[in-house]
Amino acid sequence: MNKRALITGITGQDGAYLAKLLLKKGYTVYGLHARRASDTLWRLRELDILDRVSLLEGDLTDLSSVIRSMHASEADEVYNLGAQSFVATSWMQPVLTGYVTGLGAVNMLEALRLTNPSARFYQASTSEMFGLVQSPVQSESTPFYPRSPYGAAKLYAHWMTVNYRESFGIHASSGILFNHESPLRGIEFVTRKVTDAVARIKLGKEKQLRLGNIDAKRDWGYADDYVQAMWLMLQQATPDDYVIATGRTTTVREMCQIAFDYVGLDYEKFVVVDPKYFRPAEVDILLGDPRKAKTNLNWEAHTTLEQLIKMMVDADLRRVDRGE
Ligand code: NAP
Ligand code: F7E
Repeated sequence: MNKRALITGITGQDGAYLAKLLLKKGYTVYGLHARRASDTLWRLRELDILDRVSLLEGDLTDLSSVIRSMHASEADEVYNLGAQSFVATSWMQPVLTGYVTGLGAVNMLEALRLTNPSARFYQASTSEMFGLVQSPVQSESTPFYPRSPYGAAKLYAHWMTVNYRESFGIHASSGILFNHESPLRGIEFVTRKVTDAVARIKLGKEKQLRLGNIDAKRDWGYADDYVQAMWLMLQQATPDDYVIATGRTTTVREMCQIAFDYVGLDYEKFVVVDPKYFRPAEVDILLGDPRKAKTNLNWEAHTTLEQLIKMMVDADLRRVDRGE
């Protein structure tokens, strides 16, 4: 019998790549799809899988729609990727971020417990939970110290996932994923903002790129590599928590240099620091230790930052050239 999966956040970057991976493995894929006034299906179209997934209307903050999606999908595996995921917005909309990113996960856990407690559950946790880092390299045993409403909401969802595992014996795993990017990354995140600007500047459509704190350091990987780790976690006999990272950290400044260098431009001539993009509190550095994932899941990152940025710049050059 083919397996069935339910993905929340299926229209987001990771949801689209995960849906593609699961379809390739022969799963029947359902996605919780929140109604929006404008089009949010472009990623599923770009991966050419829109007509192969079943979208179920619902919202993470609406428990009855979540329960209906659980009944309709009869999922063996449930991946909770839906979130208000942009850190900067979480200071502007802290309550909404708490409802969607924090309580939304609890709605999923409750719906699963009430309707289908033998289903396996994946929670999209994040390196933002480490925030003001308590150790130079962050692993599963590093204490958390979130620095944003987003990080705090994710930490609540993370502990609720652990709690449902320990209280009710649910096969619930939490992936503590460090930043991962792709050509399908939202334009508001810094890598995509940079690769889009590089394409526009190269093609003569823009003259400069305004950024915030370019000394921040991130452990950046490729989203398509990272969704493999999500799936692997749910194939284990025992649920657990895993750090998923590359083990390399790079400043935003160096990432800009890689992107501009790729098209033969000097980033220093185009990047302007604008305090408008500074955050009320910053996560200065993130660097993950993925050894547990390597040992238990046989997972490791395969794509370098240089390969990733090249892929993103190429995709943005094509988009800008098409007039998008
Ligand atoms: P993303 O591109 O921002 O996608 C977020 C998804 O959540 C979208 O499909 C969005 O739907 C959906 N969503 C938002 N509010 C919702 C609501 N009220 N009800 C139902 N769905 C809702 O995020 P991503 O980069 O793919 O990340 C996937 C997950 O991993 C998120 O939980 C994120 O916080 C977490 N994470 C991401 C990273 C990373 O570096 N990418 C790292 C660690 C953890 P619409 O399209 O309709 O808005
Ligand atoms: O910022 C700095 C910014 O918005 C990265 C989400 O997927 O990963 C992501 O969160 C860094 C920060 O990602 C700009 O201050 C400088 O230090 O790309 P970002 P993020 O905040 O790390 C984690 C793991 C998640 O879980 C989140 O969901 O870049 N930065 N100048 C800038 N960032 C943005 N967005 N825009 C700038 O102009």
